[in-house]
Amino acid sequence: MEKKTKLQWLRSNLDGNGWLYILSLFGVAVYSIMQLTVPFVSREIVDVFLTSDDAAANMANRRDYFFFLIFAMVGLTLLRTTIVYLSAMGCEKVSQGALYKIRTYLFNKIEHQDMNFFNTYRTGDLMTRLTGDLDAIRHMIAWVLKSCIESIFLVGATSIYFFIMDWRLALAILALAPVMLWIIILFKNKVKLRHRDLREKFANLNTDAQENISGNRVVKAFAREDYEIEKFDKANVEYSTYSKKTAMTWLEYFPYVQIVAELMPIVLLVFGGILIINKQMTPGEFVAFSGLCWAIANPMRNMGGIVNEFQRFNAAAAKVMEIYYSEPKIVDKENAIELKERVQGKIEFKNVSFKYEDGKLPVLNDVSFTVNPGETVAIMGETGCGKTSLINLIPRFYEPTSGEVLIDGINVSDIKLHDLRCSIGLASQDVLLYSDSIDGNIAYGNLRLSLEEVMKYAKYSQAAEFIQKMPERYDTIIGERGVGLSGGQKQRISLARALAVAPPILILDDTTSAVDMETEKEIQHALKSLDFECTKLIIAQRISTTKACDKILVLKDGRIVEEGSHDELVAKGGYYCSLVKLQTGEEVVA
Ligand code: DUT
Ligand code: MG
Repeated sequence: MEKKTKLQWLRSNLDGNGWLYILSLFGVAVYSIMQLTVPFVSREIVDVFLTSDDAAANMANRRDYFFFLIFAMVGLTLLRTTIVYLSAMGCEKVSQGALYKIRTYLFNKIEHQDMNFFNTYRTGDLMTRLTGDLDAIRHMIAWVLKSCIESIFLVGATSIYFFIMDWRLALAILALAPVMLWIIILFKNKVKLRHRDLREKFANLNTDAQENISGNRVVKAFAREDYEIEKFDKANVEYSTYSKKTAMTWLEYFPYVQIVAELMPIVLLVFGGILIINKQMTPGEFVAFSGLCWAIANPMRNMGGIVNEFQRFNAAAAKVMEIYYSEPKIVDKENAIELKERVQGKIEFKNVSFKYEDGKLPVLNDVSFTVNPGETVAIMGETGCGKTSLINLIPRFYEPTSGEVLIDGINVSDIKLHDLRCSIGLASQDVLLYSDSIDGNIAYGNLRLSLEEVMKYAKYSQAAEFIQKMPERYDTIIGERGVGLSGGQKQRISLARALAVAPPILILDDTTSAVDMETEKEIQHALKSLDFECTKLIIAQRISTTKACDKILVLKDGRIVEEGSHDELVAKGGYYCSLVKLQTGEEVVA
């Protein structure tokens, strides 16, 4: 996608409301100019009906004109108020529409990112982009640009009006503008960096809070509440300090702006006075000048706030656009193969090597093996030897650095990601269940599942029994908002969820590690009598699980060091054999 500047990007996200926004900003320009009408009319009233030599005669003879001016003043004020209201509504509507559009797009973008993205970005930081940063963008549309137009048109129209009335006095007053502009530019450059830092501190604060809340169990287990409070306080103090620093930046420049603004009435008084004495200016014009001095001074004072918000937008938009334009590396190829029929379930690894993007050493080295359709293969090995990394290559969570992973003879990178992942039932090592009903959790991959079917899968995974004992059975809400579950219970629900898609390939990553031996045996038994064909890849540590498998692969430092059936590997007398002895108690550890 072509990368745009921040404002171009903002414009492209106005979501069909571009014309409404232009109209609203036009309204802003109109009501800014209209602010001059009241002083203009009052000048006319002063000149014609109060200070002119024949003021009394005018009042008697031109009464209609007098009332016209009064009604014009009221009418214009009402009209102006209506335009102010409609423009504000328009800007707000456009900003909310854009906010919705960008938020939806960003969420979609995040959802489709690959694993590397989630390894790179912290959750708290992503949350900041979806909330605080987006609000700064909304504020830009609803307020900053609007205020900018307001100031520009007010100053512009007033300047023209001043020049029309008296160019000498106008020039004297406007001579102060470049000085003001220079101060604002100095401020802009300084506050830019401050906003960038402030935004980082805010993301840190969010990350700290998010990690702490989701990891509260660990905090409690180690009684580290005070430590965590202190840690959070540090981030909080830092954010607060930077907030103050950013807010104070304007105060550093404000006195100078104020001095320049205060000089205006003095210039007006001195120059205006001289012009009146010399009869080169009418008192009415002087009233109009002094009545409108604010129309130059106020926008200049407000410029600080506008520039400040502009820079907040800049910092936020840079962060949002980074995600907006980020592309996942693992995507469908151009002519990706659709899996129209259920795959047979043959899995092949051909000389596969793999290294994490941020890792230095390879995790898998030249791994080759084949699992035939319907077979059950176990993967064993010490912790950290690369088992999870290996199975993560099958659904293409990561891409091998070299070599090929094939399903039914097709390279997984040639298959449509959606079809590939729908063919795989995965119960991952870190069980994550949603704050939803048990029914909803089990049917997550297949929402059309009837309750009877959900119950069938719960039976396979030996979860049915404990679910029946729950207060609302399959409707019981679990997770953060509901009842807690034991580690083994969570694993069994996760297994039921993997089975519930009736996948041709089932991958279980240490799924029964927290389940007692007896239940595990029953799960093994159930897995053999599933009512659908499937190839099973099971990562396990217990011999009781691996014993009945067709084949066992033993991994060590990312390489397959042993491969064969239980009996073959026992006969071989290697790592697997020593494990059997250790677990069956044949070899007593001293
Ligand atoms: N690793 C990374 N980045 C990751 C995940 C793992 O660098 O995102 C490293 C850690 C380890 C190696 O890869 O040194 C293999 O990790 P894996 O999770 O594949 O190991 P395992 O065999 O599944 O270990 P365990 O039995 O503890 O689950
Ligand atoms: Mg693992």
